[in-house]
Amino acid sequence: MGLFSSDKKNNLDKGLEKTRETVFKKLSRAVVGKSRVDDEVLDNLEEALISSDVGVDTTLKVIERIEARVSRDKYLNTNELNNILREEIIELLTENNQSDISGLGSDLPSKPYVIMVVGVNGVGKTTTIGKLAYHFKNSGKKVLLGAADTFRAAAVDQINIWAERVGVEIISQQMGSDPASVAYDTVSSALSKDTDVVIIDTAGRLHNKANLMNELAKIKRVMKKVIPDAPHEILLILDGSTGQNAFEQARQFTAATEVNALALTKLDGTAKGGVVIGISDQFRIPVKYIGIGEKMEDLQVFDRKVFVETLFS
Ligand SMILES: Nc1nc2c(ncn2[C@@H]2O[C@H](COP(=O)(O)OP(=O)(O)OP(=O)(O)O)[C@@H](O)[C@H]2O)c(=O)[nH]1
Ligand SMILES: [Mg+2]
Repeated sequence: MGLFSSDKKNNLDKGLEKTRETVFKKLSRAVVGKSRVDDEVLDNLEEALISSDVGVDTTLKVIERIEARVSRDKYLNTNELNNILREEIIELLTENNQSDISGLGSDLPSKPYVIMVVGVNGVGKTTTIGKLAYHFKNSGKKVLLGAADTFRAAAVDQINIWAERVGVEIISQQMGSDPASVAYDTVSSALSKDTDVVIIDTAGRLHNKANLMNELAKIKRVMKKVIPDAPHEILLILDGSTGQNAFEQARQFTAATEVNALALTKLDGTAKGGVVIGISDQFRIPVKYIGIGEKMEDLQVFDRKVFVETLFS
């Protein structure tokens, strides 16, 4: 199982390769010809982090911490900068947030545990659902998917293909049917089938944004008729390769719905992986998963420490 095995570190290494190379180059440039961390190095460092999509606010916090360290240690060697960065960023992310979640194999807080997946079109919602289904199934959980993106025929097909590939059950209706009714059927069915995890797909694009938000609210309302505290998790998917755009989407969605978990996808193939650090720092909502490829194994539970260590090693 990719999530728990020793492959995990290797996959992450590979997945973050582009970001790591870029960050490494920028950091090397920041200290070139310098043996001591001085104001100029700090300025360069600030620029390097901002241009690595860490985000301005988070970068400033990191720089402040390093400044404090410089004034304590007086002579900080630039050779140590990578280690120092790593330590300070891990500290920052640890101070700010709740603990990382435990693995997908651990006990879920309710049965069934209902996850509603939201996000704009193309960010990787359906793919992430397929990956989650795979991992939950592998850890012995009974999974049921709900194809509540009925906006496009292709969307219904796509999630059905995932269900088949992974070998989990799915409730779907034809394109154009009421998404809330699909969600209702799915949670009702989950109760009668002794299901552990329900994952509901939703549309990323409707005729307009207000429509989309109304629809998400309606899906939620209808599920509550069957299970009053569902959905237990509203998982917002963000495309990490869009960098600062992902911040913007996180802001909009968290304002409009009660998102309580985040996933950042497509970190492979992008140099903008620094965005995970910024988002993990800026939002009170935990980053729960990261996507590092298109295959079902390419999802990991986000571990701040491992992530930062991998990025700055
Ligand atoms: N490289 C890479 N590609 C990914 C990842 N996650 C998703 N994708 C790809 O991104 C594309 C869009 O993914 P979907 O899962 O269809 O996205 P969606 O949010 O369901 O899109 P809509 O249904 O149109 O709203 C697909 O080609 C996926 O294979 C990832 O972690 N890495
Ligand atoms: Mg989809």
